[in-house]
Amino acid sequence: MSNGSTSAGSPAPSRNGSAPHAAPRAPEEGAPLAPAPVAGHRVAALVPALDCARTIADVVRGAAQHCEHVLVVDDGSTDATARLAQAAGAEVIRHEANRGKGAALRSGLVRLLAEGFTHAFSVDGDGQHLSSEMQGMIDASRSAPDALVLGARRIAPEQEVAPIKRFGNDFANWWVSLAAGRDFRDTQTGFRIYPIAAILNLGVQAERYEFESEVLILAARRGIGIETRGVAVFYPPPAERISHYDPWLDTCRIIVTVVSFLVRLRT
Ligand SMILES: Nc1nc2c(ncn2[C@@H]2O[C@H](COP(=O)(O)OP(=O)(O)OP(=O)(O)O)[C@@H](O)[C@H]2O)c(=O)[nH]1
Ligand SMILES: [Mg+2]
Repeated sequence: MSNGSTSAGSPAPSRNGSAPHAAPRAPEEGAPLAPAPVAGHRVAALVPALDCARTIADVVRGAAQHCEHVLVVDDGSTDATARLAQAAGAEVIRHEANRGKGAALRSGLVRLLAEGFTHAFSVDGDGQHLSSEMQGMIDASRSAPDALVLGARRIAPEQEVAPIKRFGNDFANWWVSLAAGRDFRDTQTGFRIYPIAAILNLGVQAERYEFESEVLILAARRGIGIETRGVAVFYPPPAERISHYDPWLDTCRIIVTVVSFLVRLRT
């Protein structure tokens, strides 16, 4: 992780007077040392977070074991997500009002590029992605630095995922693969390593969960390499799970993104 000095520059205060960006703090004593950067391949973790107070500190500390810096984009959370992320050693950008996971990822990519990072490792803030799976992804990215690396979730049969969610994932996989012109196992995974400059150049418009589908379609169509690695994920018991994904509305948004892309392709 970066040292305690702010790498975010001197942010202008927001309209309500509060600082929009919180500088990173030094990691807590006893925290593992951050890995040394590799020349030309600087990976920062990018964590979109909406009301993740219960999990965010562990996510930040886990990511910091593998990435030299952790950036959390707190997207209008009403809980202590931002404070806890900062206390765990992350740099925090805050959107005062919720703008969506895609908007948060875009803000984070722009910020990390400005800070000199070449790659952003997106990790969900709700603890579903395992830090033990990060190193394999980073190694894959080092071997193919121009590629987008996808962590395809291996969901074990005993991990309870609502049938509607499974259906939504399968449905989205089919549509996104069609639009991308090649098959993908898991188009909805949020566990990805983005080559930042190339991804920002795609001009992705989506603001919510469709962001990840649009990135994949445009990246495939523009010839950006895409590597996939199977990864284990953690699914807490349904009662403890916090999801912001609306299986109907968000799946519809993905379909609209895909269909409008296909229509543009034909005209
Ligand atoms: N910044 C930001 N993050 C979001 C927003 N919506 C969701 N997230 C984060 O994106 C990650 C994934 O969101 P989830 O709601 O868990 O979606 P999911 O993992 O695809 O769905 P589940 O399998 O049901 O958990 C989590 O870390 C959320 O905190 C948002 O509007 N803004
Ligand atoms: Mg989740």
